[in-house]
Amino acid sequence: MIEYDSTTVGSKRKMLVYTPPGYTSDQKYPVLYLLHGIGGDETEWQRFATPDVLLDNLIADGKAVPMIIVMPNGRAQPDDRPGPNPMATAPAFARFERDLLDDVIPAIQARYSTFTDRESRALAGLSMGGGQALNFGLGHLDTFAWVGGFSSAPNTKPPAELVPDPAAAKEKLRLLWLSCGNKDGLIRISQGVHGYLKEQGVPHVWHVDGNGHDATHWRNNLWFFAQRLFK
Ligand code: FER
Repeated sequence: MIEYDSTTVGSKRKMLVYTPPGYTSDQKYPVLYLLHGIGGDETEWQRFATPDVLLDNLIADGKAVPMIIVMPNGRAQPDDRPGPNPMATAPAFARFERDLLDDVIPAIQARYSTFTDRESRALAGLSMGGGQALNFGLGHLDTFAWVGGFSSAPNTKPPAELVPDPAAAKEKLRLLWLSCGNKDGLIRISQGVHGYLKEQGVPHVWHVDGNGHDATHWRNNLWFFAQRLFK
């Protein structure tokens, strides 16, 4: 767990960082930024999916590229805890776009040995964080080449706003991953994005499984997604 100065929020904020086995400043690493849901914080991914265990094993098996995973707090406001009414904090999830681009990424690149090109940067998230990943990732194709939305929430922009220039998305994206459980009440959001991308001929992975809005879906999809990154 590290702290960084957020110029966006005007406070010190926390983020959890995974470094792969044997991490050394003699090498450079690609980075996956991984965003939590409406009731979560910088600890949620670790509690739901143990990304450290998943990645240690995938890397040991030669199935994933050694990478850094950054799990920030996606609620860009001075009190960034979910509180008694997490839905009331939704505007802070939109504000996080600036915190991610202006504060989180520079802090990570200053502190860790990372590649800094767009092809070495991925953005993914679950639910509210899935919406953020799609909004910010597809909105900043010069920053992110790998984008994943798992069980994306209604904060996801309407598809035509999300991908206004399908030709640019087609050219720049290395991977666009959309997933949802077929028992998830939010599946219409992902279906809407998938339908539009299909109509526009933008390649993407459309991964529907039998889960609901739950940690099994998120853990499984991180496991699949991580194996496709940076190669
Ligand atoms: C909503 C339903 C669910 C919504 C957000 C969510 C912003 C987020 C769920 C989650 O993050 O688990 O209407 O609106």
